[in-house]
Amino acid sequence: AWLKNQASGFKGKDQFEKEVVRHVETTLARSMFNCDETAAYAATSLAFRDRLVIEWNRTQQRQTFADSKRVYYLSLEFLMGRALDNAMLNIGEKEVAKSGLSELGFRVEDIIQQEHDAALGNGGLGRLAACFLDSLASLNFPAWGYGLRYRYGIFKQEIIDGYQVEVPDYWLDFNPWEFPRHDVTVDIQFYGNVNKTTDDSGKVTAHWEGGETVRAVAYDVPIPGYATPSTNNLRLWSSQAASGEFDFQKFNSGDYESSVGDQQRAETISAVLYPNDNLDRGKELRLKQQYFWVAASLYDIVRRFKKSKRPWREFPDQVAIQLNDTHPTLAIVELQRILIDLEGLDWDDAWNIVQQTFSYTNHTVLPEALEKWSVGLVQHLLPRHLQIIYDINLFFLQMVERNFPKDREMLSRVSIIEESQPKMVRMAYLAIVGSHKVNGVAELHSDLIRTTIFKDFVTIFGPDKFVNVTNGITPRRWLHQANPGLSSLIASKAGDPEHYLKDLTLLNKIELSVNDPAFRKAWAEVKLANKQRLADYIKSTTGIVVSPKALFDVQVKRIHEYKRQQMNIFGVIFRYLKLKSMSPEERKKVLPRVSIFGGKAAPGYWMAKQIIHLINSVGSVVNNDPDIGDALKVIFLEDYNVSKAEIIIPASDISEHISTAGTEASGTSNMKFVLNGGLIIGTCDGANIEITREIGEENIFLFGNLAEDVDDLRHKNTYGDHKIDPSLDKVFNVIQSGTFGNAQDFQGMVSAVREHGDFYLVSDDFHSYLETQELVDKSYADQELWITKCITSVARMGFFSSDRCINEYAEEIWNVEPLQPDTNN
Ligand code: 26Q
Repeated sequence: AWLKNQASGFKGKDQFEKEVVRHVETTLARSMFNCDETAAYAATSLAFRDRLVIEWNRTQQRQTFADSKRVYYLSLEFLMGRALDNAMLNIGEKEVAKSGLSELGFRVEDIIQQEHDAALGNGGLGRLAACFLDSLASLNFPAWGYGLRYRYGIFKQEIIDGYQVEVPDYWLDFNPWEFPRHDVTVDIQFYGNVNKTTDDSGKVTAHWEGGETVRAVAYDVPIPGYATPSTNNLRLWSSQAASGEFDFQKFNSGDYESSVGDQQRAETISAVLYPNDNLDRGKELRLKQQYFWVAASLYDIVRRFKKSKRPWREFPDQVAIQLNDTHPTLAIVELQRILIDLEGLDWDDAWNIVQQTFSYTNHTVLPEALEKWSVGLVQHLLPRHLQIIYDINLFFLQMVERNFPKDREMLSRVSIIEESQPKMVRMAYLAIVGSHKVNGVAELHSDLIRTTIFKDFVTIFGPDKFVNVTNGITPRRWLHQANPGLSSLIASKAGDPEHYLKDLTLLNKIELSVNDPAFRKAWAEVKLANKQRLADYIKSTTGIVVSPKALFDVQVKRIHEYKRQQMNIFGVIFRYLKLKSMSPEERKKVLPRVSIFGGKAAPGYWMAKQIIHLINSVGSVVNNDPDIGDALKVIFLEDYNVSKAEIIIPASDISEHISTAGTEASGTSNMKFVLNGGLIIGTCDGANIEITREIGEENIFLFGNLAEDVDDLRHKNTYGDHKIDPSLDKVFNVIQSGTFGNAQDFQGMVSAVREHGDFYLVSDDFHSYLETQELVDKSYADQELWITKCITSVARMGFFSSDRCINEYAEEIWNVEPLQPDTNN
């Protein structure tokens, strides 16, 4: 309601209702008598969209007029989730919508649930981009996101007979949140060849000619800030055939099929999101996607800069471009190409501009996730870019040679071109060389990149180029929206949501009430209600009844060996065996537990799929074992995504963040769980370490080996005598006896540990994992102490707001300032 006096707010519920009715009757051409929930969702969204558009236009005008520096966040993934609830809350009109809809005969919750998630991302990296957009707008930074408008987002996961089945996610049927800009197009060139000409002064210019052209069309999505009129823009590019390309010759001569084929080939570029998470697969179409998106975005950025008629050297004063991982690294090469080939700048002047403009965020140290493209493929698709990459590398290596003349080995180690068979372009090295700052996403991770994979570059460029910016999450979606009960309880101590959600350190005020019995009771009631909500959801989707009084133990994230869902399910099997060995009397005394899993496996990731199968197989045995009853339930929730996370996370008692030390760059769900009043069991990895520092080590269940010991343990597992933990051995024997179905189906998971060196150290950490789980049970039994831990933890989580994180980027990397909106208009 803070927008009430803004032109963009609704003037009360009556006006809102009028607008909804108008959209039903005119935009949707339906009568109110035949308005179902789908239509009510559509009309409500359109009514809110109309509100957003007003401030969106104003914000863009304000930014154009101020002509101050803008941030461009380039990401191949934006995992936005639903927009309607977020729009209602951010512009402060949810109450109006609630009462308006109720007069029309609908419940606002039901209407919100009609929306299909915008799932243009895999996991952490894509969701981080979405949280950053929310913070950029909420903090009034002039910022744009640039991405691809995939026709199919991340696949929908179904579990059939315990196996993952992938179903396409066609999400664009009705999307009120995007605005096609058919007048904003860029023609993008591929293939062809390079010719050089020399002018009278002897200056050589390269011309990239021929090849094929594909048209990029802009689709804009408004990004409303929370409790501010600022509304930023997310521009997503869609590919279509360029007019000259659609073969009218073929069409006229009756060869419709192949003329349509050309069109389809163009549309293929933005057709589908690659479903790999933390794995690089060198497919040509992926490289085409990258260049298509990067070239269109840069053309757009340069076009905007040119309108200001400033000299080129001022480009970095106007433009900061953040590369979300190496996926947009070609932007570095493309800007250099624009400056030297099209704008006629000297190499050195151009390169200075490029380096000052770009900065790069690394999200992984896993070697299989570090992007490389074969020189042959780049040469074929982007011949001019390959030449420029070679020149960048040449000048870079010459500089290294000058500064480190005695270190010959260094040159081949740091070369952007890996001299392998075939030769490869190392995208991370290109990104480092072309940027002024490189950041990791949590302290341990930033230390690791400085001392391992990018060590030589620290020597070459000095330590100041490498910084840490610990990830954050938006408390608007991940507290206020997902957990309204907890948000209002917090507000009773920390002040208005409009206040504390913009300065999350104010959470510390609730610590003063940690011993207040009424507050503690209300706290427990909120958690129980959230658990009941999840129990209802579990019942409705799986048919399984779980008790909300049980300890809810949750691990939801992409399935990956390094995240060690296999260790979790082995632990569950151990618990099951222990329960089976007890007498019925003993069993009655144990604290009931519900183990909840969720997450997608990349379709080609065989081991990840095996893990999903084992979880489901264990579930069907345990859940149907009459000896066990409520003492243990194992649930796999299908199709984990952002909107499901909003139900699952607030209901957790304990969540698992148990990656092999040194492998999870940060993790962001760890932050979401603690912020929602759940505790975590985790390894000393990623942001778990900083969470521990903030909330206190008495409030977290840490276990396992440390990152610094991983190399030695791996060496020992492979070359020394590899003794399997006895409890784990017992678990393996039961799996192999066929208790959970055909033992053969799970052989890969067992032999990875027993025979193939246990790369992820499951056996090495298993004992301390089980011990720590026992400690969790004991601690939960003391509910009073448990609630104290939860309240204290939430109180100390302010640091993990993505607002803090964005302010660090703005200050240390982008050098941009907020642009305050004029709130009196
Ligand atoms: C690369 C090449 C070809 C195809 C796909 C990819 C690809 C796609 C997605 C590679 C990596 C990703 C995603 C990585 C990711 O989500 N990383 C996570 O980033 C989070 C935000 O920083 C961290 O919190 C997580 O620790 C990290 O795993």
